[in-house]
Parts: sequence; structure tokens; C-alpha cells
Amino acid sequence: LGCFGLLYLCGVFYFLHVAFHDRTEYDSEFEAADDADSVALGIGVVPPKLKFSSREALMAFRYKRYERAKRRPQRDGPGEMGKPVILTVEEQREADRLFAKETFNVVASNKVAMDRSIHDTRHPECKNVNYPKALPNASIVVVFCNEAFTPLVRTAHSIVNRSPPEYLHEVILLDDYSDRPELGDNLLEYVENTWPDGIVKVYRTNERSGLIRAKLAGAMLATGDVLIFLDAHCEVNNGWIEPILYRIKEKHSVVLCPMIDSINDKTLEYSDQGGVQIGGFSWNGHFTWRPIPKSIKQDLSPTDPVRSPTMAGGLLAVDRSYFFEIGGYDPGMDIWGGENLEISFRTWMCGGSLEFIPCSRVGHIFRSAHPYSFPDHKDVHGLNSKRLAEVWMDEYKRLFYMHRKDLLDKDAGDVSDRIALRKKLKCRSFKWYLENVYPEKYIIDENVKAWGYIRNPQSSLCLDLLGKDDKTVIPVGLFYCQISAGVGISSNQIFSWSQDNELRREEVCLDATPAGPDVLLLPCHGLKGHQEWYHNMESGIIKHVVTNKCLDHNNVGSSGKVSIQECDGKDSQIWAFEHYIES
Ligand code: UD2
Ligand code: MN
Repeated sequence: LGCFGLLYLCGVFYFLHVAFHDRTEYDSEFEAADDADSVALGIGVVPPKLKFSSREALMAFRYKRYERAKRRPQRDGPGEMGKPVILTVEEQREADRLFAKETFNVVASNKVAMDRSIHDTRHPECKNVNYPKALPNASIVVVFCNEAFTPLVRTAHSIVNRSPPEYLHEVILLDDYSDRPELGDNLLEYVENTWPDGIVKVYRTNERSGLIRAKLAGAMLATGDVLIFLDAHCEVNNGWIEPILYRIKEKHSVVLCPMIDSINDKTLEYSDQGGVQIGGFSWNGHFTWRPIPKSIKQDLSPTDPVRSPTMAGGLLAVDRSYFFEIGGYDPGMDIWGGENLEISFRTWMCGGSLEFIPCSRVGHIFRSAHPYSFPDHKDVHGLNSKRLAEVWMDEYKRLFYMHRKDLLDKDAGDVSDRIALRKKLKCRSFKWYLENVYPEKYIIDENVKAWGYIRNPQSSLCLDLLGKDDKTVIPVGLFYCQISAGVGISSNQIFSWSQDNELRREEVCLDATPAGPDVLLLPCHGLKGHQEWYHNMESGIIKHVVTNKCLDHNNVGSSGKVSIQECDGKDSQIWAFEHYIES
């Protein structure tokens, strides 16, 4: 019995050895991290087909492949040079049929060569930068769940073909428990035959982890100096990796994002998004793109890293030890969403910084839906964001809940470990972050003259969005006033009167023109003009400065519209804010 027991244990040990260590015989430092199995990983596969007698032999093989890819003559096939793919009527019909499942045009993708050419979207000056030869190497981690085959392997092709071999330690494709047959044996076979030197490794989780825990698992498997995360539908562009590695070599405590180019979800066309944008957020917990503030822009050259308050999430690079030092990701976050703002706030508040690297360009297929399921139909983005707010946003979480009152009584799980992490790292406050990293962020109830609802006492109605989303241009309506615009009440009636005399919300301002009489919500431009208003607290009038007209309303029922009219002091022109702030 004892012998059998011993044999059994040996068997288990051998299985684990095979499972978690990729059997690269040429280099002992290629061992997978010891704690990989703590994240419920299943099989780790694809031992290299080829064996090399020395590291030199291996590198020679890789260099030959890299040079061959670089010198490949121009081809003329579909999608080459990043051009849009044109389909026949028949093909288009098939593409439309598959769109719901794939959430992008898979027929077009299948026509494009796996190693297609794309045009160089970098600023010309990027091509003249000389990086030192000695740079750290990188593990590229790509997690995926139910992704289409061709974009996934095209991601790997672009990485292997456009990263100099001495900097590319490995590409980790981590299957987050997909239930698509073609992502099983086919993928293994493809990887084994295409990259017989083992540069691309395939692993699989043994339960659905969600992208956040999957990325953590991938990071634990990785053994390169730097971690680079990419989505499973990317194409990296020329010279993408050097500027990232150089910046990390210069500065250890930095999290970097390449500039994201767009790969069209319908045509596979590769294009830059025009101009460099950086990240922001909205109080409801979403990431937003925004232009570089003028104060930063004036001192920047086109090749300089650009500080950004937040990142989009998918495409980032960080020194591997630093990633774990500052707490990786929050493993309590499920499936999708929220982790991008979490790592952004955390990095800044805990002593690091976040930068966009304009000379590093990576294309990404932006899709308007997800090809994978959301178990139990939970609002994972909301719950993940609640964790973020509870751990990192201090008293400013009131603004998050102002927009997400539905989450106030939802259970987002235990966050005590993350709070302990914040203490351990001695991170700064969210107020510090807002003041120092994102001073442009508008805080609707701070440093303003008045805020809350804007009520007309005669009708007891308040300015209201009437259920519309203020991301597009909308007229301002009127509706029954909510009791209090504080936490727990819909944000549809919350406005403020800013120090610059705007009547505004987070990003949009009340705007009227001499052509009048309509009052619309438009993006705030900060130039006063059509967006300047003066409120007299005694008389209650709100005057549109340019036209010298008064905010008025035309309804006595339960709802209506506001407009600007000649000032005549009648009751429909009297307004009061919920809160006035003394200066
Ligand atoms: C963006 C990010 C994405 C992530 C997300 C918020 C970019 C370009 N992408 O959404 O990386 O930060 O915001 O969480 O910034 N996946 C799994 N398991 C899952 C779900 C997804 O492995 O349960 C994979 C998926 O196959 C893909 C990656 O995670 O490779 C990102 O998912 P996505 O492409 O659907 O996310 P995206 O681009 O909408
Ligand atoms: Mn994506």
C-alpha cells in the first residue's frame, strides 16, 4: 500500500511538473512561477518541438525568423497594409449571420493573412529615436475567452514578428475556460507547428476566472522582466516594444500604455485614432478618453511619454516585480470591468505613475458587444466599480453612489484585503490624486457657487434630463423635484453653478444662443460665451449673459422644457439651487 501511495504521489508530482513548467531544456530561467497553481490553472501545454543545444542556437533560430518576417516582400492580399477587406455579397451575408456570435466580422478576419502587413502609424520622429541595446525582456500575456481563432493567432504573429527576439521572453496565451472546440487542440497544434521553439505558450484555466483573475494567473506564470498585457484581438506595430522597455528601464515604478490604434470591427481596417488622447473617468465609474490638457501639451515632444490619470485597461506594460509589489489586480473583481480604473488610482496613489507611450502603437478591435457570457447576468462592472469606490475613493465615493444609487445596498464582497494593501503601501488619499494627478476633473459639489437641483418654486419643478443620457446634445427639461440630490437619489437633476459661471454637470453645460429660445446641454468649452450664466440669489433669476435673457419655463404640468426669454420677473423665471456654498 505504501509503495502504491508513493507511486501515486510521484505520478501527481510528475503531472504537476508537466502541467506548470514548460519544458524548455535550453534555459533554466524559463521555469514557470511556483505559485501558478494557486490560481486554479489547468493544463499548461506546448513544450517546444525543437530542442536547441545552446541558448545561442535558439537565439539564432529566432533571429532568422524575425529577420525573415521583416524582409518579407510586399503582398497584395486582403487587408494587407491594414487596408479594409472587401467582401462579396455572399461573404457579407455569412459575416452578418456570424456577427451576433463573434461580435465582429469574422469572415473578413479569416481572409486576412495571419501575418499581414500594416502601415506604421508612429509619428515620424519616433523612428529616429535610438534606444540602448541593453533593455529588459518581456512576457506578453494574452488572456482570452471564446475569442475567434484568427484574431487570436494574428495577435501572436504580430508580437513574434515585430519584437526583436532578445526582448521577447515569451508569449503566454491563457485560455480562460473557453467552450469553443477550435480553441482546444487546433490552437495547440497551430502554435506548436508555427512556433516550434516554444516562444508561444498556451495555458488554460480549469474554471471561468474572468479577465481580471485570468490576467493575474497569466502574470504568475510569466517569468520575463516586464509584463505586457494585450487583448486577444490586437496587432502590434513596428517598434512597439522598445520604447516601453526603455521607459521601464529608466523608471521602475511606472505603468505604461501603448497608444491604441483601431482595427475596424467590420472591415479589419487598421488605422490610427488621430491625435494622442489620454484617460479620464466619469463619476459613474467608467473610463473616458480625453485630450491632453494644454498645460502638459506645450512642453511635450511627439516622442515623450504622456502622464495620464487613468488607462483603458487592456494594453499595458509594467515591471513584473513592481506589478506584484503594488498589488497586481483585485482578485475579488469578476469577469470584466473596473480593474482599469482600480490599477490607475492605485498606481498613482501608491507612489507610481501612469504614462502613455506615443511611439508604441498597438491596434485593437473595438467591439460593441462581448463574445462570452456573463454568468448569472450580474452587473459585474457595477459591482467591480463598487469595490473600487469602497477601497480607493474615500469621501468621493459619494459622487459614485450619486450616479449608482442602485449599488448602495448591493454586496460586492469583502474588500478588507485591499484596504489592508492600501495601508501597507501607505498610499495617498483620493483627494491628493484629484488635486495632483487630475486637477481638471470637475467635482460638482466642491469649489462651486451652488449645486444640487435647480427648482422653480412656483411650479415645484426642477431642471431634469428627462431620462436622457447627457453624452449627446439634449434639451433641458423639467420634472418633479427629487427630495434631495444627495447620495441615493438619481443624478438626473444635479447641476452646479461653477466658479466660471457655467450651469453644468460633469462634462456638459447649459448652452443657449441669440437665435434662442432653446436651452441645450453641450460639452463645456470653458470659454464662457454661450455658456455663461449669472444667478441672482436674492431675486432668483438666472440670466444668460450674452443674450441678457432669463431662464424661463413654459409648463405648469408635471414636466416641460426650459428656454430663455425676455426678463420680466414673473414666477416662471425664479429659481433656487438646493445648496449654496459660501465663498
Ligand atoms: C476593455 C479593455 C480590456 C479590459 C476591459 C475592462 C482595452 C483595449 N480593452 O474592454 O482589456 O480592461 O476594458 O475590464 O482597453 N476575457 C477573458 N475572460 C473573460 C472575459 C474576457 O479572458 O471572462 C478576455 C477577452 O477574451 C479579451 C480580454 O479579456 O481578450 C478583454 O476583453 P474584451 O476585449 O471583451 O474587453 P474590451 O476590449 O471590451
Ligand atoms: Mn478588447
